Amino acid sequence: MADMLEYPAELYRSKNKPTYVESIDLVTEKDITFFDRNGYLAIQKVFDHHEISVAKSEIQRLISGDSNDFDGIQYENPNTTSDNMKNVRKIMGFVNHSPHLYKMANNPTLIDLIIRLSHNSSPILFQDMALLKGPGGREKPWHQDAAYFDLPIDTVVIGVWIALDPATEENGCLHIIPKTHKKGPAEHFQIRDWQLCDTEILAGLDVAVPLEPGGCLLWHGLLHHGSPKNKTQETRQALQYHYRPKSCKQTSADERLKHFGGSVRGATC
Ligand SMILES: O=C(O)CCC(=O)C(=O)O
Repeated sequence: MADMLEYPAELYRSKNKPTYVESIDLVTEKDITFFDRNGYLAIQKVFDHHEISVAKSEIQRLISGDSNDFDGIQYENPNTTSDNMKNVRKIMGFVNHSPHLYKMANNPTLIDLIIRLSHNSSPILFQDMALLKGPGGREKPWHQDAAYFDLPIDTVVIGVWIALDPATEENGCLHIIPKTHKKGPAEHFQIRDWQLCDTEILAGLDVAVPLEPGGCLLWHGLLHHGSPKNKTQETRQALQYHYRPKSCKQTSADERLKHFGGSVRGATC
C-alpha cells in the first residue's frame, strides 16, 4: 500500500534562493519594506553559540522529564516506547518551565524587530514550540499558520523560527513562497495534515531557506510555507515562537473555518 504520508517531490523544488540579512543588528527600514512585500525575513545571525547550546540542553532536559509538571511532548509514533528521545516530534508550551527559553522568546532585540515587522507596538508571545525532525522525520505540508489560530482574521501574527542545528535542504529546512501573505486566507484541507491543496504549490515558486544554528526565519502568519522530510540520519531541531498584538481577542474555531475551512464550505482539493 502507498505511504499516505508520501508527497510529490515537486512540492519542494528549491530553485529560488532567499535574500538574507547578515545579522539582526543590521536590519534596516529597507528590510522592513522587504518583509511587507515578501512576507519573510531571513537573518543569518540572531542568537550566539552559547544561547543555542543552552537551548538544546534545555530541550533535552524537558524531554527527559526533569521538569515534573511539564506535559507538552508529542511523539512521532506514540505507540513506540523505544528510544523516546529520537521519537519526539514536537514540544510545546515550555517557556514557563525554562527561564532560558523564555528569555530567548523575549529577547529585546527580537521583540523590537517584531514591533517593526508587525507595525504594532505591543506584541506578545502566544505560542512556543520546539520542532524536532528526527532521521526520516516527516514533511510538514504547506500551510498558513493563521489557519491554526482562533484570532480575528485581520490579526498580523509573526512567526519566528530559530535554527538550533544546521537546517539544510536535505534535513528539512523551511520552504516559503514569497508574497503569498498578500493573497489572504486560503482554503485548508485535512490531507497529510491540515494543509493547503498540493496543486496550489506546484508552480515551482518555492524558496528553500537553509540556516546555520542561531539564524532565524521570520514570517507573516498568512505566508505559505512547509518543510520536506528529513532525508538524513541526524535530527534537525528548531524553536518556533509566535507573536500577536496584545490587544487582539481570541475568536472561535467556527469563525476560523469560515476563512480557512475549504471542506467546511464544500470545496474539494
Ligand atoms: O519546523 C518545521 O519543519 C515546520 C514548522 C512549521 O511550519 C509549523 O509548525 O507551523
